[in-house]
Parts: sequence; structure tokens; C-alpha cells
Amino acid sequence: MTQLIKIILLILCCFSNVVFAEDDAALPPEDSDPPRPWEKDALEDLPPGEPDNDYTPAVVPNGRTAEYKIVDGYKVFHLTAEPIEWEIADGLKVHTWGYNGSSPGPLIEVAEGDRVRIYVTNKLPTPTTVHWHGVLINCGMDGVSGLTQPVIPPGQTFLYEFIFPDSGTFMYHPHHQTMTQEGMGLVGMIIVHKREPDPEKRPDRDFSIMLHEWTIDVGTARPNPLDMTFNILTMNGKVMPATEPLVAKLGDTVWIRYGNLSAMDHHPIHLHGYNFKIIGTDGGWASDKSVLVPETTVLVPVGAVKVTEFLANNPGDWIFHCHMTHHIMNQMGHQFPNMLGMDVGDLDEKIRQLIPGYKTLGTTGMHDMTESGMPIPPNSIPMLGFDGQFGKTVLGGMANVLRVRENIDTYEDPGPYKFPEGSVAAPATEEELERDGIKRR
Ligand SMILES: [Cu+2]
Repeated sequence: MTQLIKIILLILCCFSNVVFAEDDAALPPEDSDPPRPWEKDALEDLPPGEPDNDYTPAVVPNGRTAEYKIVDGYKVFHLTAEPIEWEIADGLKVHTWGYNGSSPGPLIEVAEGDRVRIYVTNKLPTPTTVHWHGVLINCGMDGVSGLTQPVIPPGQTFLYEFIFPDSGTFMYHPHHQTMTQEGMGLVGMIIVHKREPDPEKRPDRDFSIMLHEWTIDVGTARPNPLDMTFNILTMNGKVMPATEPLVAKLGDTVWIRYGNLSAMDHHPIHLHGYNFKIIGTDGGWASDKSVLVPETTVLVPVGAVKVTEFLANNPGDWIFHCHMTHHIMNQMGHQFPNMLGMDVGDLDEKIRQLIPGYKTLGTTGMHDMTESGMPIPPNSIPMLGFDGQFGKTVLGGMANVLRVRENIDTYEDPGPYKFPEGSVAAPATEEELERDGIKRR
């Protein structure tokens, strides 16, 4: 009899613990002062936010948004950390790690006040966790191995359950062996939209871009997180020319949200043709946009998000890129002798007798390397550059193009900009030189 009572008590205890645990995750303690960040949303119990009705979904160039289902008022997501094959550009595939088949992982897109259950399955050969960078949640969901939770062993699935209390832009990444796991590509963006029923008050175009950096030695397929030379600099896991252009209509209000989970480098991203305002970070939003200083370059520090806003009032093909010049090159070698300005005379001809097709490179900069025709190791993209309507360039890496167009019906890539006649820089004519008193040297 005593045994039976013990068993019944044990079952009751287990049951009440489960119920208590669920309540505890959703509700703050009574009389919490100051209120917990998620208290208002926990008490309000909003229905799950709906795309289009509550917010305009963001656009992820070269990427995608995470799928979810709704169960008992919760948005249920499933992330799988796993080995992947990832194409950084045509000619370079890497064997690395990602979430749900990609690096960065899919954008987690929700509305403020949404309750989520995020299942994380670990298919890596090593333990992991997931940290929800910038999201104000209770400490037990913070994803720091050892400090706030045990690791997720290979083969296991953990559940993270919390409320997204504030609209904003955040990120997710492992907080276990972070240097290795982020370096291998386990990174992702989170957008929590404000619930705004009036589409007029939302941005017309809302882009999400994750900045990242890798060391991938020429001819190899495995990123090396231990190395800090970083010869591959990506936007949403791609280098220019593989980055998918951003398209906006003339008159659109455009947001570009940049997150940076590079290992070591802050990236100053410069947009041509526009000035913009930095209206938000992973900490929140500017309370009064009118007092913000207009910028043309936004510095996105490691472990931070910057949200930029501008009015698309200047049609054209506008490049935006990291302004660290080594970050807009693809797989540039760093151990070459400096050949700039060197006159090699008939050296090439002599060496060609020994090595057919030989050409000394680098005497005039890097451009000649794009057209040298010299064989390169398989699976490598040294000097792969952008091929535009006016020619080939060495511009690659952390760069992309914003295409702003008049009279477009869709946001499909409209192709290269058709410049109005006479509006492109061109060789000066004799009449022009004479008109302005310029002497040819
Ligand atoms: Cu950079």
C-alpha cells in the first residue's frame, strides 16, 4: 500500500512539474519588478502573426525563410545543424556545416509577441547549442553550453521555447565551440516584425543579408576556421558575382538589414548612389529618425546587426560592398612577391619555352589575372570577378548590386541597367577638350 501511494505521488509530482515547467517558460513570476522583457506579451497572449496581414515578408537574396507550422498558438520551427555541400560561387563548392542545408541557415521570420518552439536536431559529428543573439528571453533558453544548458549531443534534438517580445533584427548561432562552428557556417538571421496592419507604414522592400568570412585554401573544399587570412568574404553565403541583385522600384522605401557573424572583421558596407539612415540595431530601433545623420557607409561590427533605410529615388545599378578592399577580392593569395610596376621584358617569352602559356601576373595590378587564361586548381575562384555590360572586373567577394528601376511590374531581376543615351562616362571628344581648354598630354 505504501508503495502504491509513493508511485501515485511520484506520478503526480512528475505531472505537476511538467505543467509548472510549461507555465514557467511562458509566464514571468508574479509581481516581477521591474517587469521581465517578455512579460507584456506573455500576459497578452497574441495570436501568431500572419505574413501579409501583420507584416510584409522580408526578402533573402540567395536564401530562404524557415518554414513553420502552428500548434496550439505556437509557431513550431525545426533547425537541423548538419554537414552540407555549399556552393559559394560557380567554381567553388565547399564541404562545411549549415542549418537545414544552407549557410547561412534559413531566416527565422516572426512577428513581435509570437510564441515559438524551435526544435534543434544535431546531425554534426560534435555537440552544439543554439544561441538567439539579441533576443530578450529567459536565461535557460540562451543556448550557452555549460553555463545555461548542457550541450546537444550528436543525434539528439533539443527544444527551445520562448516568446519574441520585441520587433527587431537578431541572429542565431552555436554558443559551443563558437570559433569552429560559426567559422564552418553555422549562422543565421532572425527578423521579428512589428505588427503593422497598414502596408503603407511598412517598408516596400525589406532585405536580410548575413555577412561572413572564410578561409578556403585554393584547391581545397574544407573551410579552415583556424586561419585568419579570410580569402572568401560572403553576403548570404555567396561571393560576387554569385550574389543575387536586390531589386526595388523607384519610390520604394527600402530597408537593408545586415548581420555580421564573421570571425574577426567588422565590415564597412558602402552603398553607391544613396545616403541612408541607420534606423535600428540588434538592440532596438531609433526613436526619432529625423535626428539621425545620413550615412553612405554602415559599419557592421562582428556580432551586431544594422538596419539601413532609404528612399529608392535614384534609378540605376548601384553597387554596395565592403569598403575594406581586400574583402572585395575572391581567394586572393597573400604570399606573393610585389610585382607592381615591374618591367619583365622578354622574360615571359623565355619561360614559355619551358612552361607553355606562362604569363607574369600582377605587374599592373590584379586585373590581368582575370583574363590570363592560366590554369587554376580545380574548385577554386582566384580572381573571379564581376562581368558587367562594360567589361570584366576583379570586383568580387562581399559585394552585390541594388537595381532601382522605373516602370517595373515585378521584382524579378530586370537585368543590366539601360543607361539613358549620353549619360555614361566616355572618351572626351576633341570639341569637349577644346571647349574646356584641356590639353592632351
Ligand atoms: Cu569587409
